[in-house]
Amino acid sequence: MKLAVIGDTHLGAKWGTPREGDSFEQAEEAVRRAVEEGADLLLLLGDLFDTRIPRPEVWTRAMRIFTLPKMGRGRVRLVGTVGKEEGEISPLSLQGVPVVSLHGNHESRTEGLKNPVEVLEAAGMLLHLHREAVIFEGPGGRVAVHGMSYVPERYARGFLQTWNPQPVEGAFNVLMLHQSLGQYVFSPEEVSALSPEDLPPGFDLYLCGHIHYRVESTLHGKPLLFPGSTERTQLLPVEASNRKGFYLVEDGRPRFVELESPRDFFYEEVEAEGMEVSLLQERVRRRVEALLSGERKNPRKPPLIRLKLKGRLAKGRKGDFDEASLEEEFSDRALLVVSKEELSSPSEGAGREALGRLGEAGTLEEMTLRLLEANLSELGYSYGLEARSLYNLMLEGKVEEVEEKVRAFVRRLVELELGEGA
Ligand SMILES: [Mn+2]
Repeated sequence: MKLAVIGDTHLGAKWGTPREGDSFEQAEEAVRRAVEEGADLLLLLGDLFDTRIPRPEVWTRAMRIFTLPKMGRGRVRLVGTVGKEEGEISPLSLQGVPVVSLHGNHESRTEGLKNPVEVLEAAGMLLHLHREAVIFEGPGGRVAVHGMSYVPERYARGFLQTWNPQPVEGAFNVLMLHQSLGQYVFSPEEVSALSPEDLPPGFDLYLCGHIHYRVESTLHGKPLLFPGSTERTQLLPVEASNRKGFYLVEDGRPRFVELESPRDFFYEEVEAEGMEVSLLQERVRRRVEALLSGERKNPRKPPLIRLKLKGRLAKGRKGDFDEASLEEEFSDRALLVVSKEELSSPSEGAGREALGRLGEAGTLEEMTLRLLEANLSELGYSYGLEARSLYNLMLEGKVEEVEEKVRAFVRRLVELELGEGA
């Protein structure tokens, strides 16, 4: 039996930007080619969508992708389930090439509310697993797919232990998760609650979503695969050297299939130590030109270029470097992102430089405020919670007002059901 394994597709990511089509084109290519390659089952590892309540425009494009496996030639039939009522499985979801899916943190909703992967299941597009298993029979025997959808890190260990999945005898057993796992984390700040060794032995294939770069490892003597996202979501250095794609697994052996649709991504650091701003501006321009005229895998789409400026300028302030005009200048040939977090200027003292993004903070109050702002902006959502007004209230001793603002903020968050991390 041939299994296709597709990681986070993040449909709808970068909506409203020049990249809004990317997630769909890349997911479409992965699903279409998996079906063309003759996969008997498609396994999706969660974060199919970028948000828990996708807009109709996203649904419309997504549904066209999820109908593709329906038109494939099916060779498997469902022969059993573990923990899942057979009655809740739509016969439509068993037509064509069946799709078995987890939901990820991006789709995760409060207990009792339906997430978009469950909507797809109700529409007969796929089978959704959350601490359940489905068993199929097809060419070459049986496959049992066991899956635990995303749970918040602090519950991951307990949920896995109480689920306690057992390999099905006589079947090829697959275990799928959507969590950070040991050293494999979504971001460097993240600490995994689970390590690979926490996963039970006895399975023939271990699969994990959530991690956006591809990793091929082994666990209990069997393959442990992180296919990575099909969409470039993070622009990490590792994503520049790491191709996007999906896995085909046949007879227990994985083969990575590279996608052709992703735009090229270049990540480079530009040394700025001791340079004048105008010279640095010119150096960045030449760097971009060189990348654009160099070797390209996908010349059909403007590439993503992320340049990180590093070092201390000869004079002036880092604000003098005009990245906006450069980004504009190349806008029809490249999606350019210039980051200046590691650029500094002589006007910043040595000690202050060590404080990095605290930048030009002059007083202790100002530093505290900047830290507060930085922490709030790292959260990625600051709706109605403005650091400066909060801090002023704190300075004035109006603790109750601060508490009320924070409570209102949390209520708003719950309403918006905004996500956690990846
Ligand atoms: Mn993800």
